[in-house]
Amino acid sequence: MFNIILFGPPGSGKGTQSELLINNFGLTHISTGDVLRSEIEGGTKLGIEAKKYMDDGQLVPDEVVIGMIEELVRNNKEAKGFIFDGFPRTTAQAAALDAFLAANNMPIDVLVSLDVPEEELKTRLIERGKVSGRSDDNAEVILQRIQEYYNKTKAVEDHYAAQSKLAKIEGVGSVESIASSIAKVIERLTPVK
Ligand code: B4P
Repeated sequence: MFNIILFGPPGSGKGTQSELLINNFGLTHISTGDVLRSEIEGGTKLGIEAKKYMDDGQLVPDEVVIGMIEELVRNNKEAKGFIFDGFPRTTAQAAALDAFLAANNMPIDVLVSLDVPEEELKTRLIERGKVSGRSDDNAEVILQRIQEYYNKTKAVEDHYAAQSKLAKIEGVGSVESIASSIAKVIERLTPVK
């Protein structure tokens, strides 16, 4: 089993790179952002609650996303590994994920952190906002999301660095060249494709 966290600020390319990893390595993709958006679309109680935070560019409360992740992992017992995309986003989420995975004997192998300068993040998300229809892809909310990343999420890097599991990747360049850098990290850690 191989478990990877794709990490980085909003717009760093986590979702984009996850798509390629699913195809290349056959890992099961868990994106908290995607799950939350589908809950919003379905008009569920969880979705209605989450929307209040997402529309303001804030993180959804830890207890909501932690429970969601544990259920998704439990429902995918046959997976040969997971890509955690957009989770964990706080050190409390990281500690909960570590404890849950340790109890199931399936630790995280690596956290790949995509490094992208703030100006580039804003440009990408404003561009995406023109076509995505996402209510959180507008200039004001984008700034709030980036702020939230530096205030609450960036520390997750240190959490995994302390476990010698941090791999930093240059997140600017072609999608293919970034995918190839991530693939090299994975191949170094696991001989089996
Ligand atoms: P997410 O859905 O995780 O969204 P994201 O951070 O905006 O996107 P990502 O980094 O995946 O960017 P993408 O590949 O699309 O989160 C949305 C919200 O959900 C959060 O703000 C929060 O409220 C909530 N949430 C989610 N998880 C949570 C958690 N664990 N705890 C609490 N709250 C949570 O790339 C962006 C754009 O860049 C795209 O248009 C793409 O085409 C472009 N792009 C990608 N790679 C590029 C490259 N190399 N060059 C140029 N452009 C590129």
